[in-house]
Amino acid sequence: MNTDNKRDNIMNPEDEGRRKVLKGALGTGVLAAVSSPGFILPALAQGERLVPFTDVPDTFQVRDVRPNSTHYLDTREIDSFLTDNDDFYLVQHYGQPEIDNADWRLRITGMVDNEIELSLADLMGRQAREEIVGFECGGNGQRLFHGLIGNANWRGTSLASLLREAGIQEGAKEVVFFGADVATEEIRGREVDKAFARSLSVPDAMREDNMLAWAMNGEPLPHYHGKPVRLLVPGWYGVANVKWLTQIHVQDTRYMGRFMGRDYVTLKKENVGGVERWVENSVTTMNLKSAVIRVTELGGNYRITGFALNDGTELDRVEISIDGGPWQRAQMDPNNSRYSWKLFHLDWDDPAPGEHSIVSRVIDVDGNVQATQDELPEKVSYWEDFGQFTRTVRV
Ligand SMILES: Nc1nc2c(c(=O)[nH]1)N[C@H]1C(S)=C(S)[C@@H](COP(=O)(O)O)O[C@H]1N2
Ligand SMILES: [Mo]
Repeated sequence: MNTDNKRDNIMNPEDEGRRKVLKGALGTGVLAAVSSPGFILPALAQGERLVPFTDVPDTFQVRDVRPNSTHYLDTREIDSFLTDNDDFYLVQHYGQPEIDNADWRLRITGMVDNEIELSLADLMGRQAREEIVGFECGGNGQRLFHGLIGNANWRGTSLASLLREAGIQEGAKEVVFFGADVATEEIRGREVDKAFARSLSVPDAMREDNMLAWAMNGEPLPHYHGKPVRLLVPGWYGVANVKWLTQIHVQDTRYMGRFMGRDYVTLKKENVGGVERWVENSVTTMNLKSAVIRVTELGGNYRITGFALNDGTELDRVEISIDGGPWQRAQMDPNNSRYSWKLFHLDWDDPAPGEHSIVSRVIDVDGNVQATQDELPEKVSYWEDFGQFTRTVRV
């Protein structure tokens, strides 16, 4: 199995034909200013017209996928349940390591009865399953119109069954997942090589839904998305899904690496036993969230489309309010599944010409309602942006 051809295609600037034009790009975490080529509207179905949002600035995005670069998708363009592999957003903090599938090994080490080393063939020889999992970056948010997002069909094998085979020892607390991507940081005058890594508590790691995935939408896992194997923790923010996975280490202490202890840490105000305190939390499960992403018109009929994401708790409904009017129940896409993103739409009859505001909210079966911006706790970091998001359009 070799995906290098695919990678070369993506990297080859001559191969414009197979790539879609409409892509976002962000350089170092800020929205890159774009001088040209100006604003291009997404591809539409025959006769369909995108009703322009008035809250999207003309300078918003339009840059193709660049190798080694983070990109997000234009959420106005989302018109299918599964996201193409090339469109699915990309985030990597330490670049994209080159891995030869033939040399790749996955090692399970630390507090286990049997240390295990697997080749790709060994791993792919294990019992396989497929799961549709959608997720967003913990840093996704309104400033990007939620474009750090995607939904794909993944194929892989159970993490829990592999860990059971290794035999986690008494007293173990955390399972650490290391990627092959390493960065050199200068710390107190010394150069230190650090691999990207994230950890899960033993119970979180043993959830039956977690998988080690080697295929995405029927193709070998693309280089950019963590070839040959990545971890997938359904219901969690993207940062948990370690790409280019090479080592799983079981230990009896907390793993305090950068992406657990410093970055992807939300700082917000909380009531701690009657005392109001600023509290830091590592980004883990996805919050209950929905957003409107596109409004279209076809033959005089208007439709509002959006997505919802959460931790996998069953949803009760999504509702939409137009111009501050009553909440109307949206239709859910029949493809939606437990860990997919949940697409929804509402047919909007006879909107009056002019500007309108539209907002969605999602409610789960436990009665949790997506919060308004005002209801959210005070927060200083941009991680976990999940409040109701009011959009404006001109009809
Ligand atoms: N090895 C490795 N895995 C990683 C990362 C990384 O930088 N290195 N980034 C994480 C983050 S922050 C996100 S949001 C997701 C993005 O996955 P994608 O690029 O396939 O969409 O990968 C996660 N896994
Ligand atoms: Mo992320």
